[in-house]
Amino acid sequence: MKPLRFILSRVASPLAAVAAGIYAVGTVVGGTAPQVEVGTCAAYSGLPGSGQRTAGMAFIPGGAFHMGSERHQPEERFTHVVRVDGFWIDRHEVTNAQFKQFVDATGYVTLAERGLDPKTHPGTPKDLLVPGSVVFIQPNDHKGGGRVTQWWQYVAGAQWRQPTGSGSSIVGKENHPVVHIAYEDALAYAQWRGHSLPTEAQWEFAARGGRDGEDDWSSAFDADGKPIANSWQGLFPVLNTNDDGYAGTAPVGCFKPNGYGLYDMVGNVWEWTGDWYRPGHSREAAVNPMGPHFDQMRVAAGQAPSRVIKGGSHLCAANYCSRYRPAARQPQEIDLGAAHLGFRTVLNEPAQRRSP
Ligand SMILES: [Ca+2]
Ligand SMILES: [Ca+2]
Repeated sequence: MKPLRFILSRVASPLAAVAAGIYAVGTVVGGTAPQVEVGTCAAYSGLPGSGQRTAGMAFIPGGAFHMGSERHQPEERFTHVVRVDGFWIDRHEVTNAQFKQFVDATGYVTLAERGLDPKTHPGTPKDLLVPGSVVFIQPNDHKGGGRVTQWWQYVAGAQWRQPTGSGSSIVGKENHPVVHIAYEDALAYAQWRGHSLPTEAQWEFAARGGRDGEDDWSSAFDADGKPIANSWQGLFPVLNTNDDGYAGTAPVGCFKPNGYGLYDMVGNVWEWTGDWYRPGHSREAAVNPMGPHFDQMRVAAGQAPSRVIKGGSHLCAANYCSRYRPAARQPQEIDLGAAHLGFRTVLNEPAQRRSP
């Protein structure tokens, strides 16, 4: 294992992201089962039942909502009114079983398996060009002084089939969310299914489950403070009391769905969206926004641009990150997957079909 030196270089804006806990790691419903059902998550194969394009998806009726938050993190301001048209979205994060179907059908090789191209990453240290990915290693104490390199390490050989590096596997985790997925990997999967990746507005609207108004932690904790999503309980990064039952990723669909029947929008793994990231929102109302244009991005030399990721992960704790809310957002460099980052897809079509 190599120290994650590039967190301080390649993950520049992500230094904030890392500091916010976006790097942190947890399974759904199978065979011919029609969809994930609470209480059956452990038995789920990870594959929605049918081969239809809307298999395993829910239709979200269009509407308007207040996107962002005025009360939490600066990058979530300003709250503004957004309207989105109706769309389909996966009920759960894309699973290892689903991603395996894609790879088996296409022979696709993920970026973590290929390694970065030195021609397009001239400033990247040679040892970080070796195929691999970022893995969370739980430290035993706080002697690292809170440095992110105390718990994030670049592990050669880490990739979606080997989440913690060579010798590890996803056997028995077919219904867990796939991780170590760079943006281009997520997009390739979505396009193979004839789908897209959600815009940030679509994702946030869906995550709210029909609720509007100022954002809160009600997606992650009930009124008594009991966790209702897969996050980190205890003192991050040294003590996980595991009150929610999952120290890492959980099978998809193990926690109560939101008002739209969607699972793990908050928690389990962070999720890619298609929007380029910039801190904050405009105050202006918008219809079907797709984020800033690439020309509006400020990208430092030697760094990849970042897109917005949403929802927090099993590594978000009250003392660190705590971004398990629909309005929370973080930047993620497009060529960097991690052990706590996955995705789900959308289908921008009307609702004439019923969810299978
Ligand atoms: Ca947990
Ligand atoms: Ca999630």
